[in-house]
Amino acid sequence: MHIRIASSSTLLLLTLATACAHAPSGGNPAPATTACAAPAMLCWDFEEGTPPAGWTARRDEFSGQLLVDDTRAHGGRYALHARSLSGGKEGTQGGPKKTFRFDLPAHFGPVLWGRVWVYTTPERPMSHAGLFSARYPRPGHTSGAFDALDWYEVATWQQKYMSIWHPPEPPGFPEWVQVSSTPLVLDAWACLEWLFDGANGDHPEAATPRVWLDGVELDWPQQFVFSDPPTATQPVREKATDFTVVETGVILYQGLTVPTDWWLDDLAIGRQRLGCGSD
Ligand SMILES: [Ca+2]
Repeated sequence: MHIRIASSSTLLLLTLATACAHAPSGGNPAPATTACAAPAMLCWDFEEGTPPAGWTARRDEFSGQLLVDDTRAHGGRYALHARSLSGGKEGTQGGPKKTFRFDLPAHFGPVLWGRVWVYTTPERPMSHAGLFSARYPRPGHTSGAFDALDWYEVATWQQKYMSIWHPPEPPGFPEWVQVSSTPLVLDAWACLEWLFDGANGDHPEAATPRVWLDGVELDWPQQFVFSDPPTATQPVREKATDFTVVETGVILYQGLTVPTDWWLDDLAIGRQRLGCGSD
């Protein structure tokens, strides 16, 4: 499988692939799905020790920092660290948000698989904490400003994993919310994988997001439409032609009173499932 990409993006893609090549394998035989082993993948192990090439700061609200440092890593020495985020009140809109965005190569396609290792401490937040999202132009458009794009999200909420399909933000709703029964992993590394299938075959709408934790697919006993003011009408999940931008870091949509740290490492995205590697 190959992605048609502009020549200016090819160098970046190759550079990023090379940067991942020295990620430790843990000494075990590497499966065929090891990050960046396949073509048309982008992966980030943060071993440059600074925010990766092409990443730009997107959000910076309330207290804390988002940086690449060597305080904890899943592989190698460095990881992306959301340090001591806090601010706002639980149950009230507004909270610490620290993210980077990365513009995808042209013609990425409508299907985006992803994988990231996450470490969270010292407590599970109750508030909505977004970790990764990917956006695409609405039907009939080939590009668009960040705030005009439909998007998928992987997050936690009420201490459990969650995934969402959103219309453009703001306001980002009415949104289709799926909440798992699985508590977010605390004080240990966990591998999150996701599938954002904006094509969804012949179906009239984009697929709902799918998420795996350490290789096991999550189910969603809670599914509902969120909107403010509330509505019972489900959003139409508009289909994608090409994902164009991704965002990562940590976004608290409500307050966070306990200063909390997250580390993200060995982030990878592609058009095929990437797996969690041998680590
Ligand atoms: Ca690393």
